[in-house]
Amino acid sequence: MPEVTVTEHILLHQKRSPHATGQFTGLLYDLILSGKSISRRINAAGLLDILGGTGEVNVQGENVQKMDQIANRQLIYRMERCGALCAMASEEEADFIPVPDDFPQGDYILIFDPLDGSSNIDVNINVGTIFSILRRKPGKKGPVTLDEVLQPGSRQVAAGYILYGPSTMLVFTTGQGVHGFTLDPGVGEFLLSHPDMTIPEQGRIYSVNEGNSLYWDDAVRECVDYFKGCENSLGKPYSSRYVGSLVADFHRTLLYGGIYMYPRDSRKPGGKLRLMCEAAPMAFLAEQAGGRASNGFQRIMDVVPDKLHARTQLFIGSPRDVEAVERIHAKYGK
Ligand code: AHM
Ligand code: MG
Repeated sequence: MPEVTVTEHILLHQKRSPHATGQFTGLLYDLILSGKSISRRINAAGLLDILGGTGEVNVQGENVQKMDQIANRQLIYRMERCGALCAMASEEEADFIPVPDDFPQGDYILIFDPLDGSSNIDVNINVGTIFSILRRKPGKKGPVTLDEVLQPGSRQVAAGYILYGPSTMLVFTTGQGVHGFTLDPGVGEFLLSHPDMTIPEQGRIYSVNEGNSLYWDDAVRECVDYFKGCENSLGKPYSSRYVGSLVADFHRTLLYGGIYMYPRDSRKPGGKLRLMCEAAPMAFLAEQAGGRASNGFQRIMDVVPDKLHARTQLFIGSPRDVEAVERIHAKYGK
């Protein structure tokens, strides 16, 4: 039986989707092409003098890695020409990017983290590109305004990530389940390897940066103790795993179940992860796979961003594990 390519899969699913336009299919196609180019550069990064920092600090106050910049430029260059977008926003750029007037305009807005986990790239550990696709309100024309970009996760029409790991994988949803594709480097195509991915109901792994525990509040401390103790519904301590790349930690959680947490703390009172380019797309994937994503008090998908780089705490994974976190947070209140 010949393998199903990602293009074939998108076309088949598009027939059943309300977004069955050539524009949307073209958008995904160019996004995938950008991912393939980034993957190729990352695979050879150690040979091309593209490891290490640029010496600059980005809008998030973080050191910019050379590969961050390469991935960011690649995505902006390719995607502003794709004809399906009216605006983009990148984790690396302070403001959203309207598609210039001299390029063809479309109805979609693309939000992305060009290279998530990039502090791991110099040590050859998985990194990834995370994306979220929104639609412009019907009937809106002319220059895009910021309030059109600030949409809650529930308005996403597609979301996913490209994981640059031992093999490069594309995992995405258009609201009809979650599907995973593995890049066959010989053919240069993503082939369907993980159809209809579902997250286990409960896991046995918790994932959090425990180096921050000194700064946690009582609710977060109780959550982590719950997973490390014997009073949880598993009846024994969970294992701990933490890569420090959201894409990698989320991918493991999607396949094995369990919970990934990036809580707020006294040094990061709003949390660390970005709502629009990290938490919301992962929340869409988690829910489509039967999991949950919460900020401890509310479904991530319902949170309306108040600014482009709004941050949030994130608890994501198996439904029973995220529910336990919400129960504990409800006891303490906001
Ligand atoms: P980045 O997008 O600049 O790489 O930052 C986000 C990353 C996530 O991938 C990861 O889960 C988290 O930051 C790790 O943070 P920490 O090193 O504080 O544990
Ligand atoms: Mg990131």
